[in-house]
Amino acid sequence: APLEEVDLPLFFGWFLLSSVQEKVRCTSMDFLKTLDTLEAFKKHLVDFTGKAENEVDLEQYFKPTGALHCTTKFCNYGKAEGAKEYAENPAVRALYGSAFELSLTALFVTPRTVGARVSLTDEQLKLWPADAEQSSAASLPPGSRAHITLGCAEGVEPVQTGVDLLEILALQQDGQQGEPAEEMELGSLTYYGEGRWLLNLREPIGAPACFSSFYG
Ligand code: ACK
Repeated sequence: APLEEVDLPLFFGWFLLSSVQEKVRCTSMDFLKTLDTLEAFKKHLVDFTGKAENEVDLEQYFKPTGALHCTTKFCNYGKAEGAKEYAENPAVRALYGSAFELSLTALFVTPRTVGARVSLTDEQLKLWPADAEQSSAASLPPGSRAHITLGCAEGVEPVQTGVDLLEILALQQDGQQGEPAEEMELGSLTYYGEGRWLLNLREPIGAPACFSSFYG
């Protein structure tokens, strides 16, 4: 392929430093381990198993998806719409390679994905593409989709994690409070139906990360 078609990365994003990757993975594993023992979760187990099986091992159910990161722009090597414009954005150029601290404010689980919600600062939002929330029918504020994929069910692609998060946020915006399910050590857990669970973290996790890109 001509060079101009391959000089853009697969995606831009914030890549968590390896020390904090471990911490986030451990927190997520603890959460999954506890979640699948809760009566509230067992009551809705059919969302995950499709039939009335009485157990699911969530730690096995979700497969890890590589280095933890928060995607800003999926470029698909230049084939994605707006990829070139994003790469040429002055903020993207100026901040490329810089260190940031991401704030992880919630964990969420669906039958397809497990992820962490990232709450972006105004400075971080300068790196956020305008079209990221486009796939949602709801009109959610920029940055709503920001997340870290922690795992995917068999056969599910990581792109699904952002879709799942937007779905939960659209329900909230629609006035659906969800069903308060449990006060956990990590925070309060809410059920949004159809296997969608959100844990608002009592203490956000601060995650040092480098803004960069991934070529694969
Ligand atoms: O977990 P993620 O945010 O979801 O990180 C991966 C990364 O790009 C490499 O695949 C994300 N991704 C894939 N396709 C898309 C897409 N169409 N829109 C937004 N993000 C995407 C995926």
